[in-house]
Amino acid sequence: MHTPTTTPAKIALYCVLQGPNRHVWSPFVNKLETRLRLAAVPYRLGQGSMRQAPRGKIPYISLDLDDNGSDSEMLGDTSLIIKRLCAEGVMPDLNDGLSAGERAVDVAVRALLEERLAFFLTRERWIDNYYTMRAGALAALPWAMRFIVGNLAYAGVKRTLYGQGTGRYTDDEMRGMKREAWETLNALLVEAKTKKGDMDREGPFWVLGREAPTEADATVYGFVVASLICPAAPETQKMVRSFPVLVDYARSIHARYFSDYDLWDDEI
Ligand SMILES: N[C@@H](CCC(=O)N[C@@H](CS)C(=O)NCC(=O)O)C(=O)O
Repeated sequence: MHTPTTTPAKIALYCVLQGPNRHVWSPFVNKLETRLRLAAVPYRLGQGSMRQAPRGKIPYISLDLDDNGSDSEMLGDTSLIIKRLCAEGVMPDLNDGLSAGERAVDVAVRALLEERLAFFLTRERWIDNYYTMRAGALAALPWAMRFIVGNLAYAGVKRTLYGQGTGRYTDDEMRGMKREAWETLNALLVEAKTKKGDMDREGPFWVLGREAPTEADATVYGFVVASLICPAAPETQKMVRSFPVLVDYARSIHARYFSDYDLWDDEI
């Protein structure tokens, strides 16, 4: 069910666009877009630039609370953006009313994806499948710039991953950790789907097995969909597709909230 917004605001969501009516490769962009749609908050998409990004990361938004264009503010980081929009009354906090245990699971699921799987995905995309990633992520740049920016990105990612730790695992260790993360998520969704039972079979089911989405759902959908559409992480894509409930989960959210967007291909 779409929750009505309370305070009107003009929001532009900046990202690396990959064509009209299409999800993008960035899980964080998909997360924020999903979060806005779960609350039926209107927004427009714009082509982002790292130089204008307030925290040097994609996505970021411009927020105009008066809706008159005179006083817009640039905000970065999806979790902070969501918190701010809730605080401003632009959308409701989806975790209001959760028990302490549910809240802990919701935070842990988001952390699993945003603070752990995100690094695994970055390694697979930028290190293991560099040329495919460069072609997609830097498609808007002229060829020579693509080469230079691509090399800088590669070196930066390698340094970051080594410092953070993900760069120090063997390929086998990495594969095992990725599988464990997706398996854990899938198990949670299987439980949620079972809980939902036969009621409203067609509609989405949600990570915590409740009747309405929580904050974790935007993140989970964002990461699943990014994994399903991005050819620069084929191992992850294969893993996700090997869990029919994970794909079902995303398909039902797509049908309800993103029917104007292309669906991912059924095959890799
Ligand atoms: N915590 C940030 C993460 C965003 C993020 O890592 N974005 C990636 C693209 S998917 C990025 O901008 N990477 C470039 C960089 O880290 O320099 C959020 O929630 O917005």
